Amino acid sequence: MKAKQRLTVLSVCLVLALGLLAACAPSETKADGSDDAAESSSPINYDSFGRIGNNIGYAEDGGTYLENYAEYAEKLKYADKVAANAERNTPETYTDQFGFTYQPVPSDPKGWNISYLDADDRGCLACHESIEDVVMSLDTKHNVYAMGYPTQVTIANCLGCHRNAGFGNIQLVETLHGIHNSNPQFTAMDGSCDSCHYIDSDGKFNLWDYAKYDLYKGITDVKAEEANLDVTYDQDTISENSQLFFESLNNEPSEWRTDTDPAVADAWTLVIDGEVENPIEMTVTELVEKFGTKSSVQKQGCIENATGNAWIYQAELTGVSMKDIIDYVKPASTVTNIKCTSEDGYNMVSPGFKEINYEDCLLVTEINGEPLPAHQGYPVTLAVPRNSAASYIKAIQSISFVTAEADDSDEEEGVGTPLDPDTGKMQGKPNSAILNYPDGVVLDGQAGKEITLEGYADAYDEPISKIEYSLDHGKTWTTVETPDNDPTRWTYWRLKYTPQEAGSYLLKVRTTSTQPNGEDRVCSRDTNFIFHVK
Ligand SMILES: Nc1nc2c(c(=O)[nH]1)N[C@H]1C(S)=C(S)[C@@H](COP(=O)(O)O)O[C@H]1N2
Ligand SMILES: [Mo]
Repeated sequence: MKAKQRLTVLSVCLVLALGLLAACAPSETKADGSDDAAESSSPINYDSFGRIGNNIGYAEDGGTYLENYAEYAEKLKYADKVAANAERNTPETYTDQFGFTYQPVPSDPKGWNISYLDADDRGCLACHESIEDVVMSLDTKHNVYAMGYPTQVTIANCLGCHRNAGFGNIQLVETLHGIHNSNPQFTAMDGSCDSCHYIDSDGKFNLWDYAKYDLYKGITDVKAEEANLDVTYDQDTISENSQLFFESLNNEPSEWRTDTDPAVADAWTLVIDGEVENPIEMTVTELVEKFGTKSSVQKQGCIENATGNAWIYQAELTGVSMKDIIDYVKPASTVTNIKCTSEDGYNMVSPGFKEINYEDCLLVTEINGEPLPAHQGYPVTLAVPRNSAASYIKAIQSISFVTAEADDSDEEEGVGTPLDPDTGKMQGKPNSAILNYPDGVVLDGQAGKEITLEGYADAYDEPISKIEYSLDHGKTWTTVETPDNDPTRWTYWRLKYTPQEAGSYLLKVRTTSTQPNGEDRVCSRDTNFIFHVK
């Protein structure tokens, strides 16, 4: 079970092309006991019928188990066995793309998590380097994304689009079963139902990656009153340009703009027309000259950003004010929608014209005082605050003011995220994630020293009202109220904690926002985050 090789594009190619299946073949135990797994599990004896047995035994020694009673003292040394097992079953550590060392599974004194839960062989990242790598390695086209923060993308984000019959009518449950079952790679890596699922005592198949945090042993629980968490927050913290996430839906990577040459902005024509008095057709450079620019700090979060994930950033955006443009072009009073086009054909602005607050909508040309990075839509991106990032149109080419048929579908007001099939609640609204470390981060030499975990809380168009933190599996909580919260910005928190001793800790974060009717909206799931103090 231990023989394992995480899938990367390279290893897939090697294995397929060179037939190196042995490299990730499971260890095979033969009846004669020759066993390449001998060093990774306790020695196996066989009875005279070839079954596993005779460890204390009657078969060769003769006599019943009871008659061997006196020999147990010599043969059964639990302390030695348990220590050896824990040593054999040390959890794996990995290094991520940002250089952080992380260990998904806590060590525990009995080696329980590995011996019995087989935890290092379960969940997406037991076999895959990252979810980003998975989607880029698929045999069919999938949108590409890349993260700027070291927060890991999890299957929760996949379910953001592919819940039930989700995006493109593709159900994750069908595609994932189809692609894994009978897949030679999956078989060679000893894949089974348990690789992805935790089957609970009711027989329900839960996702391992959701259930695991509450199954692991070896986590040090600390009560809220003893944890002395020092949490501060602000709404001003901005991401570095290297921390902006990237998501592209439509075009081929070979078509992506990679340079930010000013000549592109000089030549980029933006058409603003439709039912308006004064249509505009100008280059980005001319627009900036005519209307000038304004700056504002705004957050932007993808609608699919699910529990504990980080498809979000906050930055200082600079660009031409849409308010100024609207005052100039003068849309007809009948206008209900704006229709956009962009270089790659992406055109989705979810709310209608009337629902958008144009005061802080910008045709963005700079982020954090630098030209828009190429992957953020250079030379110009429409920013529509209070909406999800799906309403931000990168490399925008035209905006047309139109009158659409009255839409009598009674859509829920505000930003609606996909529903979590298990909880029935909107996923990722509200949400929190740790942004400065990957889940399972190994913090060396930090016992007795203060550590800082940083992250965000956000609920798209709704203000955050409180964030709660637990270090004892959710039994007791430290609550931080966030009054007068501005929903156009994220809520960036910093949690300082001094772990008294080395060990593995589980932080749970529960986030609450305020709905338009004044009621609390509590996150669909708590965010789980493991850190190891060594
Ligand atoms: N032109 C264009 N704009 C786009 C997209 C796209 O694929 N093409 N993706 C949208 C989605 S779904 C998201 S989440 C954000 C991603 O923003 P970023 O890559 O600028 O961080 O851009 C939005 N705007
Ligand atoms: Mo998105």
